[in-house]
Amino acid sequence: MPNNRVDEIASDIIDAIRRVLEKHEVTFDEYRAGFNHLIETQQAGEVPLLLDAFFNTTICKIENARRKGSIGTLEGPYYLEDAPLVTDEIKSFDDDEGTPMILRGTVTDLAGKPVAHAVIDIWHSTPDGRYSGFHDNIPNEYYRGKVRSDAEGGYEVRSKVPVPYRIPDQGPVGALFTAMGRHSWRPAHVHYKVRKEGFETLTTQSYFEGDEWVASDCCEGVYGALVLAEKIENGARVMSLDFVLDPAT
Ligand code: MBD
Ligand code: FE
Repeated sequence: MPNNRVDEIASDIIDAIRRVLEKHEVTFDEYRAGFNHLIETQQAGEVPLLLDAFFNTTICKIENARRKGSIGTLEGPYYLEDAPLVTDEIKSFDDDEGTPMILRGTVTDLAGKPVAHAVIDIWHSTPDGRYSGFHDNIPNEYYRGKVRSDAEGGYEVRSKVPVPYRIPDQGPVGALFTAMGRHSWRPAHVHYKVRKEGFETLTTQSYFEGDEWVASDCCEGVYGALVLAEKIENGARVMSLDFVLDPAT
């Protein structure tokens, strides 16, 4: 049985691509080159990266227009569901030489009422720009953790400061950025996914004021409200981010 929504969207995507092919009078060789690039992207395991690099931001824009709570942004390709529950600290390598980081804030509803016992699922790169569970066999339970908000809706957890992330330039997605004359850097960022029954799940990130790439994120995921001012407490970079959740629809 045909699905109307799939038909409408898939038909429009096909039409849009056909218009581009005609506009640029794409040759059969060029068509094959694009085709092979997709196959290489698949073989390199970079299909999630390709899609998230170019289209996740558009979905976020659509969702932000619909919701009233905090600004959401890219989930990106490196989320894993099975992060451990943590209390004070997200596991990191003792010898990673990263700067300590404190993540703190509150979870509230649209009226400003605290949301207790929300799960804040946090993940970010190592201090040298890799993601656990994806790169170099870093075990999944490092640099990821689920924190619960307390009775007043507050949360606080320690970790290490991540660094800007470069989409690997040897891979097919990085090669595409290069061929397009673009850089493939994302500013350093911390990912969050905030969940509580009765509310819409909020997926967002925080960024660091002064970061070299914050004004030119290759994945276009930066919103001003998510760029946090420099704040240091006993040598730790403090990232204060409050989450306002929309009610579930
Ligand atoms: C990332 O770490 C990321 O968050 C996104 C959105 C895309 C590529 C790498
Ligand atoms: Fe990321």
